[in-house]
Amino acid sequence: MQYDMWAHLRQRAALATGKSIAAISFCLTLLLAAPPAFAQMPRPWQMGLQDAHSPVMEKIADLNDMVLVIITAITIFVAGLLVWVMIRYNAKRNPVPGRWSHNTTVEVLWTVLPVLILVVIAIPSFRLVYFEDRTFNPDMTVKVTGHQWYWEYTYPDAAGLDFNSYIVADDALKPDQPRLLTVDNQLVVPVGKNIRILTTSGDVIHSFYIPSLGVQRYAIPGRTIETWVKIDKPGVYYGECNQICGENHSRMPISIRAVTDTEFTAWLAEAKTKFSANETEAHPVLAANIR
Ligand SMILES: [Cu+2]
Repeated sequence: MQYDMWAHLRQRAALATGKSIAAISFCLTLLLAAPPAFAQMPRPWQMGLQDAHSPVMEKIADLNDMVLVIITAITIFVAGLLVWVMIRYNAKRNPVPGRWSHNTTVEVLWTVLPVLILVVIAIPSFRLVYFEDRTFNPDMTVKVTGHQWYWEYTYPDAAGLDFNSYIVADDALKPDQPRLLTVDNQLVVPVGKNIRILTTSGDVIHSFYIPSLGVQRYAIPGRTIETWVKIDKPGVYYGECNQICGENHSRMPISIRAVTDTEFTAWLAEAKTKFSANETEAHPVLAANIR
């Protein structure tokens, strides 16, 4: 328990430093160069959470901050107690130790207080779990299927539009494309819409994880798991499979492009032509899954 607290504290201290450095370098970037296209991805030396761009991620960040305050207070309190005991009750200052072995008041306190603290953490935590679980008013649905080692995206609302998303190899990357995160076909969705995400898998367990959107769901063969997202800003949001799923586990990134409604409609029309029957013929196993 204590080890965890210290680890958290160290991480938060590093985070504060990391954030300042990131803020300075961000300002420098703005001053020195044209602003890059908006994208959420890990940055070198980044220590904390990525910026929140969905209601779920905002709540995750809030819960994270609340728990940080609590663990910091507990750590300071326990450390203070230790120091007090070491100074006040060392062998020199307290040569004759007390002989008592029970103190009802203290025992009740150290049982009840931790329970209350856990309840205070549990209530928003459970509330968040249910908030993440599903949206009751989905504007559209995207089905995500994990495969060794690529993602398959299906749009049931768009006549079953279906395509695969593979990583782009290092030597094929353009200069502005991030390594290990760039894919050939992005998952394109509109901003400001409640998007229901259904995850499943065609082989082993994968996990669909996009940090800045607060989306993380297992993709399990034979099961469909639900979550949702509502993206607040057009841009590209990167993620990765974060369930060890075999040799090329690190080679199945997720790249989501959030666009305006008009752009989305245009993209849908284009995608329907682009991802025609050819692709499904090339993947007989997948063809069987398409209704
Ligand atoms: Cu995977």
